[in-house]
Amino acid sequence: MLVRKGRNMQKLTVFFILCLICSFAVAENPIIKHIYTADAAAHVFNGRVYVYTTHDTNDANYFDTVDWHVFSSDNLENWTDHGAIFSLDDISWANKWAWAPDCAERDGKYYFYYPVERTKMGVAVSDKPTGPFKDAIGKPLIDNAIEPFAGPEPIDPAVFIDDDGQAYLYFGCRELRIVKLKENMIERKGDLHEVKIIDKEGTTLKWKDNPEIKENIQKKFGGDGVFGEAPWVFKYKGKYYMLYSNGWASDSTLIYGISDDPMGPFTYMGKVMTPVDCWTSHGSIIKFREYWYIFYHTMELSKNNYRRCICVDRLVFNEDGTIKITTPTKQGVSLK
Ligand code: FUB
Repeated sequence: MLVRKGRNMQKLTVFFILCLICSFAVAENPIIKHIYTADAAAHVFNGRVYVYTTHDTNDANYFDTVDWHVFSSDNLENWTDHGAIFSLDDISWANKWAWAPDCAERDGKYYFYYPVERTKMGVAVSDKPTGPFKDAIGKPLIDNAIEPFAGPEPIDPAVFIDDDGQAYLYFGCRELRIVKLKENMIERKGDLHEVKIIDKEGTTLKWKDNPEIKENIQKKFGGDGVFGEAPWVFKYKGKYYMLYSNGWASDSTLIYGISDDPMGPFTYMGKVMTPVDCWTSHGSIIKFREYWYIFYHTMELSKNNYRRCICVDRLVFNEDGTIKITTPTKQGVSLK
């Protein structure tokens, strides 16, 4: 009898220890491990987080990507892969390089913006955030062969919808562009414009390669705050914040600027993250429930710059509205 009681006590203890471990369980970076993913564009749609990504292939030795995936979660720990929501096979006018996408919602429809071939961008539409998406216009929305002002590489679309309902499409590589979208989200409204990034003295920061400087990206490409790629715009306390990458080198990372106007100019404010072990920096920022989060990618799973993996960490603002520099964590975030 005594022996049985002892065993029951032991079982109960083990059970309580397991419960304790589970209640302390936290998410872990990278958040997606079964496939390679990059360029996380996170959104909260109907109270759930959706992350739209480039899908790096298993044997990639370049950004030779063919489709895009979306992942969703209601706790930032358990993620559902909704599969390939759109692919090059769904586009009649493009054959290669399915790069960093974004998605926006208007009146219950979801609009998926995507760059292809480093020269063009399109828009697809679905009734659900998880697709499947269909090419909405059967041709590019932006094409630098027709419109050289779109810049040398019109990639990395990012859509921001302001409180008054106006949608803005940002994009570019080394040169940042913007165009307003019509209410229908699939047509442009007005001309393309340059978005300027300025330093605190008001000087415009332009990309310029200085081949003599090998190491320091800030000096090599035109000074602190110069625009590389990966724009992402959000609003915080009435100001417009632009997250972007300052280029490609061991010291490159995600940085940001602030503006009073979504059209810019954005004043360069500093780093958002310390550099990660990856040649590209591309991320997004959202508010989910009471906290802010930054999504980004590393190459931790593969140690290969073309086989990346997305991560998430908390983002913290200082009292004055500046952003505290995030150091990427292994444990990620948990809502518990
Ligand atoms: O994923 C391909 C390209 O790498 C993206 O378009 C860039 O932002 C960089 O992350």
